[in-house]
Amino acid sequence: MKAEHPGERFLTVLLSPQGRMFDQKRAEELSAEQRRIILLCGHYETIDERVIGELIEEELSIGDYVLTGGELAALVVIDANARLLPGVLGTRNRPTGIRSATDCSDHPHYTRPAEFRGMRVPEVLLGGNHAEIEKWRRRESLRATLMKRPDLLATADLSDEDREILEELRMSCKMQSEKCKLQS
Ligand code: 4FL
Repeated sequence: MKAEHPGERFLTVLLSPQGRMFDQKRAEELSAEQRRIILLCGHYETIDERVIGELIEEELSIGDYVLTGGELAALVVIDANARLLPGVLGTRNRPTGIRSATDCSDHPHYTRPAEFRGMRVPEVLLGGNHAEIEKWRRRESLRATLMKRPDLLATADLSDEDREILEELRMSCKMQSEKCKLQS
């Protein structure tokens, strides 16, 4: 991959299962790209190697699987970029990365009604105490990370308080013998 193309007006990207994994960081970089972006889609996994060498600056994969063609992968890249462009989302839906600066999973979200199938929205969220709400969110982000993506904890930017909360969550996890990976 691929000769430098200095000064060119286009960034040419091939969607390919052999490419570098597309992620939120790359989406953010691409949305700030000054050049126009050409997304090339191959069939039967990829395209002629000579064309890659001549025309392609970057290969991107959206996952380790093979599609009938790169078009759906291109749509994924387009959509992840579009929502980062000013004005695409309403002002109430400011785009955020999948993870916060501290690289943990998102906290749970609730909307109306306050009760659904007998389950209430957590009381703290109805109270309007923003400091308490932020504390709750941080704790629930850590809980979600522990349960769903414990691998992220290895590199997450954790405060001492975060570590205490995680220890507490692990303990209550153990006690409830929930499915929970006990690793830091
Ligand atoms: C592209 C798969 C990007 C995953 C077939 C042609 C593909 C793909 N990410 N499959 N291109």
